[in-house]
Amino acid sequence: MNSLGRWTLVALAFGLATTTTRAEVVLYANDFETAIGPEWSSTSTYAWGLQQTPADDTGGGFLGYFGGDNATTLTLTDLPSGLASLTLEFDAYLMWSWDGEDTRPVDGVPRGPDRFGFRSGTGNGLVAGNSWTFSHGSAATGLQSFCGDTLAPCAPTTGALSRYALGYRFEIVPTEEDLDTTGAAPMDSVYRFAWTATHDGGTTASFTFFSAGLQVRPDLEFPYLDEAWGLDNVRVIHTPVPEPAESGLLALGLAMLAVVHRRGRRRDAC
Ligand SMILES: [Ca+2]
Ligand SMILES: [Ca+2]
Ligand SMILES: [Ca+2]
Repeated sequence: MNSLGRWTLVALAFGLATTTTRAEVVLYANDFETAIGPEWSSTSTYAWGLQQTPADDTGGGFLGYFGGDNATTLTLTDLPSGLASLTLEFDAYLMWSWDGEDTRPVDGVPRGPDRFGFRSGTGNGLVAGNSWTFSHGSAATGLQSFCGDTLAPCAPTTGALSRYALGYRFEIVPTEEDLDTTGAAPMDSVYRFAWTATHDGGTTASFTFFSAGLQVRPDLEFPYLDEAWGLDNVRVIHTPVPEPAESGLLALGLAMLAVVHRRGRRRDAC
């Protein structure tokens, strides 16, 4: 092998080394197609577990249903030690008549605000959570505070990954206020979140997902028929930050590639 070939191999090796050390590490993943696992708990007093969406009753598994002021928590206890950050990714499924910022009473109960959010707990540096209002109502009365890049409040379903794709429909008895939303209407949305939090390096971490202010109907067999939520495609990952030494290797690798490139050009010019 000539010297140019050897240098190319060495440079590629450095490049590969620096690339592979930054690959994400999946610490937890669940698409809820087969099992929930004991790592999940909930404050809900109603039955909760694996569910299927109406639109896909064989591959649309998710964790639900939650409503009211429920919380559900994912607790991980066997993380590798020494991690400085964790990234939480998940899809939130929102179904039925979320009212967003609408506080008008119906039967003496305020419609909203209807909030969903999440926070980190044990082991994570950021205990404070994020929560927003979400709406499937009309733009006239039911704006929401989850708005992506636009100013809040904004139109219902702003920033959603999908709308009306899960197959849920909502039947309402029309009232004078709801003349423009009568009849069974498709009513669901999916939001995709990715959130990175600092971590204390321990082997335990938890993440809590919660709703607040959702209307509950204990008189019904299914009390969350007005508005409910669930989770799917939950992942916890760690993406290593290049150490200073690794950054040095990357710089060295790039410098070697530059040398190889210059030698190649010089040889071509001969
Ligand atoms: Ca699923
Ligand atoms: Ca409602
Ligand atoms: Ca409500």
